[in-house]
Amino acid sequence: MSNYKYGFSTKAVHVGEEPDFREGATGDVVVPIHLSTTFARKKVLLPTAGYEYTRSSNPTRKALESKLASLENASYGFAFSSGLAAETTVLLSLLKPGDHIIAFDDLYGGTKRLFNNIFSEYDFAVSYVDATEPENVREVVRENSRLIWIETPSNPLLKICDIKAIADIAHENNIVLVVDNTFLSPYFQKPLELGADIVVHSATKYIAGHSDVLGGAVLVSNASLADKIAYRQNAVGAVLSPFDSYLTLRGIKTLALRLDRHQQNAFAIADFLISHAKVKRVIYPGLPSHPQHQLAAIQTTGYGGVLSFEIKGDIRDAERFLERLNIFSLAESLGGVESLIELPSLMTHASIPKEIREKAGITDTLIRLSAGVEDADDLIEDLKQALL
Ligand code: P1T
Repeated sequence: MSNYKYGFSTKAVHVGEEPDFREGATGDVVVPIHLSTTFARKKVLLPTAGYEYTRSSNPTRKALESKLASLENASYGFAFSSGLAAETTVLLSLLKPGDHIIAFDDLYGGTKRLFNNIFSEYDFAVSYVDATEPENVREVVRENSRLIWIETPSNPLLKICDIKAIADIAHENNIVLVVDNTFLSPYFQKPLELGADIVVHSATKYIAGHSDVLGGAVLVSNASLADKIAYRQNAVGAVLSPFDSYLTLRGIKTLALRLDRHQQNAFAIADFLISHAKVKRVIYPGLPSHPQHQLAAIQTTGYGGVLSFEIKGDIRDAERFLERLNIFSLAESLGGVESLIELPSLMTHASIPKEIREKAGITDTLIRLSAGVEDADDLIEDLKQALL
């Protein structure tokens, strides 16, 4: 099935899962879960049917990788056992000791931990900048800069970076631009089309969509980058299992349906919170009050299902509010069908030192909410009773 001929949801349902009508095949409309870790050959010198060992390649994972690539309009897709495994494999594919990374200062806490506490031990320098202003990125470019790493929208402050402008700066300086597209998924944003070289995902979130798979993905269109990543995917071995590949394939089929609903609920919740007396501020890229709303409107086809807000009072007030909720689960993660809510300062971003966190705006009363696909009225009633 051609990548470009069909619309997003047609590809989400069919790519990688075209029925096999060859002699002896069963014509499954859903790709089987190929649990075999090894694949036999008839004779030593005869080629295999394309598979040798599941770490290198597996038919169920391959179906997922081709579906993911088709949705990002990428030429190559790779699936990993977590978002951080995908990130680690990208870093190991592109960096040599002594290299310099330029990173957005608002990133998932675990990504910062990977840069600061793991890769820094191997002599990689990282400069964090406010990449909402592309010129800040240009200012820290060094001779040894190899990678620019951004999230947009970012986690948890939902800041937007201009992918095209940053890609231009990257390419003028022979630097690779990586965009973490977890918060919007390819349904709402396609960074490769805007000039990014590599897209990474925590597939744990919207892509798999049901809070039952930990997964990661890397998408590229450049063949030499793809070769490097393919080599390390196999050599490092942090691959997605066949069963998790199947669950992710299953989840992706409803990606567009889910995201439309996540976004609809996020808008309804943002509208409710914005006029509530106990709410100090609401951060959602879909609101005209968001500082980069205009950029988001041009760069993306939607604003996603995550919003952050600050409540009045102190951390005790935040705790009381969170513990009074009935439908929202107080939990890390986002992008599942169930609504989740969390306190970044104590949960997802607790690994960032307090002074840096607070300076960035991740205060003790900043709350991050992932709108699920439940009924908006029920979600709003739940928030209303907990804010009383
Ligand atoms: O959890 P994992 O699948 O390894 O993905 C890491 C990751 C990468 N990028 C972004 C933007 C992320 O949000 C995450 C994981 N984030 C959470 C678990 C969270 O609650 O924010």
